[in-house]
Amino acid sequence: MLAGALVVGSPVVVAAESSSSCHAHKVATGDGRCLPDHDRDGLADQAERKSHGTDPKRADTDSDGIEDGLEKVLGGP
Ligand SMILES: [Ca+2]
Ligand SMILES: [Ca+2]
Repeated sequence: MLAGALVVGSPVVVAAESSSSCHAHKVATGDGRCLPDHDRDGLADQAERKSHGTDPKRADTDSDGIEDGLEKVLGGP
């Protein structure tokens, strides 16, 4: 697999506000489901807790000015 390639089934979704069919505070997964995303950083709450180690109630867990969802896309911590 190429470095940086998206993993199929990953809950990480690049913010695409106009194309999301989910309600506010939810994020679309690759398989068409909508999962809760309370801080609206583009990462589902469940994924933040279990996979990313970020705070599902804070869009910018480490307070560096970059939202968690974007940091994951960029390959940050
Ligand atoms: Ca989130
Ligand atoms: Ca951050």
